[in-house]
Amino acid sequence: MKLVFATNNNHKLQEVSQVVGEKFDITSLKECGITEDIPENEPTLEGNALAKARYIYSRTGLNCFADDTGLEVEALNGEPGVRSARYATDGHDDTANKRLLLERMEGVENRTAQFRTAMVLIIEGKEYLFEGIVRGRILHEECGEGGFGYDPIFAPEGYDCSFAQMSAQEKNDISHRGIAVRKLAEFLQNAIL
Ligand code: ITT
Repeated sequence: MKLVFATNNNHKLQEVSQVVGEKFDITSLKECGITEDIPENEPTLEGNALAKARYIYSRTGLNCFADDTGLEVEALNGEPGVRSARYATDGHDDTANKRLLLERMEGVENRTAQFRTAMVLIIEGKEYLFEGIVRGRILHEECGEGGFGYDPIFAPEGYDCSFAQMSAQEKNDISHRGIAVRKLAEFLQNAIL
């Protein structure tokens, strides 16, 4: 089955392809000739994932899915959450975002946080929602070179290292996005195949 993944983030595309690339033919927006930014102005992760998937479905008419992900920090009342991409600036400035979060967490003892992914699938116009959560903690400094976004400052529960110190496979095995996309794949296999 062919599925368009409605993302402009190549890291996400790689992660998802690694998990379900053998089961489905994952097509990128680039391959569909779509280069513009997709609007993400909703107040929730679910709303943004739905908006991205609907945008691509109406542009292409192809079965597709989208994810919106946020890092939710307990001591910051769930921030940066849905504003994770634009936490420090209007753009996607990962370096500034990580710096601001570490600043806000200075002297804060409760480091508990979670990554949460809302993933929306549209098949023949029908919409389905899946969620993936990984709990963990915010580190005191950046560790590791791998991954992307906030990965260097997040350590999943039960691990001493950050997501950025793990292999892509190790991250996928336990991550928010890995969990959500495996649920999506299982749903499709049971429902259609
Ligand atoms: P698309 O909307 O095109 O899919 P994006 O990078 O804007 O790409 P999100 O809105 O879901 O994706 O991302 C929100 C922010 O969270 C952004 O700063 C990402 O770098 C970060 N992020 C998302 N998934 C992450 C992950 O698995 N690890 C670390 N940071 C992540």
